[in-house]
Amino acid sequence: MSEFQLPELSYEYDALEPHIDALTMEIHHSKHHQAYTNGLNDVWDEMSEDNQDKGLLILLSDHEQIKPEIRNRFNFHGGGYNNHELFWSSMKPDGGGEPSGSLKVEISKVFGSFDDFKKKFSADTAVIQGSGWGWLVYEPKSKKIQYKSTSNQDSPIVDGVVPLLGLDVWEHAYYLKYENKRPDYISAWWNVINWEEVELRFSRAENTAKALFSRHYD
Ligand code: MN3
Repeated sequence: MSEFQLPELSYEYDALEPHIDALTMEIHHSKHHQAYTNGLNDVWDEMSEDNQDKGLLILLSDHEQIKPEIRNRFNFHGGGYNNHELFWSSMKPDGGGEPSGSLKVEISKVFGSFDDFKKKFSADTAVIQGSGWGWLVYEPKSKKIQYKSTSNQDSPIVDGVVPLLGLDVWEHAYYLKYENKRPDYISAWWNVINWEEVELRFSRAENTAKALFSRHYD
């Protein structure tokens, strides 16, 4: 029995149409995310038992714990596994709109307004070179949210921040429908965001940060 399983989606592959097409969702989930899952299981088998007991997120938060010869593979597949898990659950059919409550207040405080946030997130994510992700994260030292981009499958957790909302801009995430038009894919994605889920992550962010990074502050 493998340690990690491909997480099931809480909606059908065609549920995010027309914004994200069914074939892209099917290939992205059943082939790409499956490949990160398999890669993570393979590298997990090479981990010490002590490391396995710490769990995926703690290991992502501090690569020094992992023996150097498997660090890169762990970073790629472990990051890919967790990033995609976050990605699927931060979307839903009939999503979109704006966040509410304290997250809305925080976004306005940091970015000016929700529209300003959306503009910055879209513009900065559109120009990520090559494959990567755009993120809204919680930064525990300043206790503030911020925008962040990451390359390849790097998890924001590696850099000591808590991911709240992430957008995959690897070509496999959009090329079938949007071809080279990454900005069109980004505009469409705002219509499927599950803000309730993002608000939940924000409400737990300080506790998540304590669980993942507390040893850095002791
Ligand atoms: Mn992907």
